[in-house]
Amino acid sequence: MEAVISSLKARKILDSRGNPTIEVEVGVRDNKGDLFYGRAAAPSGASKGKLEAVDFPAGGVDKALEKVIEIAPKLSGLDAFDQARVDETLRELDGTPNLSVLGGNTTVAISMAVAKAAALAKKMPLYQHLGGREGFELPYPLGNVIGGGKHAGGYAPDIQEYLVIATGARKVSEAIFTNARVHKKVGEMFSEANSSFTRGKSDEGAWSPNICNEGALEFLAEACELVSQEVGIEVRPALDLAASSFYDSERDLYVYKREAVTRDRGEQLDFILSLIEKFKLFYVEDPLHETDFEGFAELTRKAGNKCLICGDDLFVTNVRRLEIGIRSKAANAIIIKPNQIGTLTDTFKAVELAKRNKYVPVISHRSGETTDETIAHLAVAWHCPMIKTGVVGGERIAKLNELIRIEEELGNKARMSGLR
Ligand code: 2PG
Ligand code: MG
Repeated sequence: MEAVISSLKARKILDSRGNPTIEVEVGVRDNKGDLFYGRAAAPSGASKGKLEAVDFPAGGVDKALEKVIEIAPKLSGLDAFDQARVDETLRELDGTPNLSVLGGNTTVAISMAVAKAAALAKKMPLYQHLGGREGFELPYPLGNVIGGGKHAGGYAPDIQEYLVIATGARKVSEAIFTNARVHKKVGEMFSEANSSFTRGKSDEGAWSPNICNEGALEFLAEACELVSQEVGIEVRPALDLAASSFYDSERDLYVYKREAVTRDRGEQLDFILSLIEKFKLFYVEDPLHETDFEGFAELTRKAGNKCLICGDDLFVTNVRRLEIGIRSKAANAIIIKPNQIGTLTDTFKAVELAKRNKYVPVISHRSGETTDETIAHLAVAWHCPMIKTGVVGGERIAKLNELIRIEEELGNKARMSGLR
């Protein structure tokens, strides 16, 4: 059986922030001559790691569209079942390590669309085509309830994301609805506490109130407690600080504008440790800036037995960066964002390296998203214990509702992944 790439087309579509992004459609032909079309779109970040793949070539999405027309003949005729070869070809056609010629968003959209077309040709779901075996596990969703930093504005906290995870859920649908309940509860609590709360939201559909950094966590932790009791499922708070976005490298200080406080590295570490302790945080992402492997290692040494310490901007889904982390024992979890590295093959390599070294791979959305649901399939295919994809909002529920469908499809074979 074969699935030969026969067409490649790209268009400019909207992302959830109202910015343009790229959507790709790949057509493949099987040996009976039947045609199948896979479609995928790329997201984009606001708090990007310095070492991520470049998202679009100079000239933006329009230039990327021209590039797709240029390279289409070179991809035509390749076997869509051979994802590694397709992805290698994309890298060769680009020719730069950070994909600056084609753009990582261009290559990732092509890479994912090829996989989707191949799955259709095999007449199987994407997670099965990529996972290639039975016994799939569903991930625990990690969702954003309160937003600050680069995803919000005004008097929102400096900390970028106050997250929730229903660690006690037995089913993915249960976890999804429990997270939504916490989101709703926090909204009600904010409205009650402050009559001027506008119910405004950040880029990822999280509440974006005028509140201080620790105050926001107090609300979230209380909501987690209340919901845990109501539904009888353990629900835990978590954070993504995205600390690089408020780190001043010249002064070597973390600048919390909301409270007009600065913290040096030692103070930042103590602050994070105190939050982990006080609020029983399940997970902390990017607590320090993106080159501080040593600081990460100190935190992991001190708190890694009770909390997942996760690198996002630190690792940028790049195996070279992850290797440094593994050697220095910098963390015990890694954010996996396909468009940070630009192809499915390279994304998978990061997942595999993480798992071999007992790092929890957390498949993740970006703050600027589309309704593309591919990452839900990646989490299931690759047995990732967690998926970070928001709680509400069309572009977030596109992934969550897909997980509900996958759970239904797996029926009594559906299992939740072991968390720790
Ligand atoms: C993050 C992400 C997604 P962005 O920092 O983890 O939540 O944000 O896409 O802006 O990098
Ligand atoms: Mg992050």
